[in-house]
Amino acid sequence: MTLAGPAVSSKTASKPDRTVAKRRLVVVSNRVAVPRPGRTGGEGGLAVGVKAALEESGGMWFGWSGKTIDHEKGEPDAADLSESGPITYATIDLTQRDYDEYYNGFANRSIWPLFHYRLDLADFNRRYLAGYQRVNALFARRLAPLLRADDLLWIHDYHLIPMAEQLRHMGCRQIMGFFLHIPWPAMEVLLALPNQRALVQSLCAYDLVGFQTEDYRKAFLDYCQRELSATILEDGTVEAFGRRVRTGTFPISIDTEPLAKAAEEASDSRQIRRLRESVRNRDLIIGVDRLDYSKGLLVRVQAYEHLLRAYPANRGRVVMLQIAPPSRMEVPEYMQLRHEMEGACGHLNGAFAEFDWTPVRYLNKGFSRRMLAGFYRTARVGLVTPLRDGMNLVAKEYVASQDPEDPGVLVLSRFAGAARELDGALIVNPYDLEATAEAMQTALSLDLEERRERYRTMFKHLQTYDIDRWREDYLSVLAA
Ligand code: ADQ
Repeated sequence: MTLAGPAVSSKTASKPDRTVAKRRLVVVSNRVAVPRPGRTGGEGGLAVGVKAALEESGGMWFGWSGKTIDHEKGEPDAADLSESGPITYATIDLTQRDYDEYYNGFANRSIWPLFHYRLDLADFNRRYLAGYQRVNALFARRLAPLLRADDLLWIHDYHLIPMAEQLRHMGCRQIMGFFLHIPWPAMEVLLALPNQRALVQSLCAYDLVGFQTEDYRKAFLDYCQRELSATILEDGTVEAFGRRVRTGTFPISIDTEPLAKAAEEASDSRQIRRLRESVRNRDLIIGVDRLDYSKGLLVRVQAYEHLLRAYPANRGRVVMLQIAPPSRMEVPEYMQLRHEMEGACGHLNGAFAEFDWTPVRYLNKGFSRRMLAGFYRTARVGLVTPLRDGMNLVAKEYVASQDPEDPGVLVLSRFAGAARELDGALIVNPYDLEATAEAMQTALSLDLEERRERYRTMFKHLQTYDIDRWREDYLSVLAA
């Protein structure tokens, strides 16, 4: 068993300079995790990594406040600024129309489905595209006055691809890096996006574009070479539209050690004891995902049904806990998925439940990171079956939370970026329901020695390539 080498591709353009220059860091993301009294611990990978970087060097985090305002009031004014320690939070509100067209529209009904290979769900229309461009221009106009000449800008994700181009039009010459959290699709898929050329052109306004995996980076280079006839240098630098943009692979990760500690502590908590008592001597299989069609939730329930049919000894002996907090509920496809999941879980329980056993527990709510870590540690099998996923942090969190003496087994889709690193997992093709059921059966029956061996290699990898390493690698290449 070997793990997939260093997390940063040797093909990244320049050698990382680990002494990131003492420039101020300015992070831009769609949402900003402004600290609020009483709100703790609900942050995902991006927020944890970004915050640590800003705390280290001081800096600014700019983005949408999460609030919408009346369209009649016109364009939102200057950003709201607040300080917390060395971090300045700068947020702007959006009008309802901007929110509908930019966020629910182009970002989540055009780019998201297409980049996750769901052309059947993608909706391309010019109103959405105009909203996307308008909000990116607004972000740029509100950020530009706050910038200093030697700031280092780190812009995140598919919502904000055109932002650097907008800033450049305004004369901003700072170093600007972009990181894409979702997959970059194969050229044949990308070609279906009506404005794909303009989108790629706007990516060329950055100095560095980072991807989660080498496959996504190669897909990007492939498009540049074949569609734009761009020159691709040996180190992955693209020369196109009169600019040079470096590319690199930076797989995002988790705060491995703190999470492992949280999981250990949580296992003695009242709630986790309650979970263990409710599961009794059965094996727990866990799934934790935003309620999103990319996460393969329906095929997961179907594969579980196959497990119960093909290996009937599991009936009454295993329990599946699927946690799926709703997201993007204003987008019709997500509402539809919610109905389908309720139907699928209801059908499964109706077909298999006994008076003293319910095969699937399906919950539509969020939990603290600590609770989740305790849940992961209790589960014998972690089931992560996305049909397409940039990375998937749940897979990494599941591994980090295990008891080293008695670890569970990760069953992981080959279409998650995480599968490139976590090859101690049982890797499955989630479209193949029977093979996924077989992998679940294998996971349930692996002996202790093999479970430990698989866990050890993955945990060691996650200790080295954690969230700190991710941002250090990215920022040192950006600043080089
Ligand atoms: P997501 O699609 O949101 O992220 P993922 O990487 O799994 O997917 O991250 C989800 C985060 O939310 C995890 O940290 C998880 O613990 C947390 N979470 C999920 N369910 C929860 C619940 N019920 N309660 C509390 N927390 C919950 C996007 C991309 C991914 C990429 C990340 C980071 O789609 O591919 O890994 O960004 O780059």
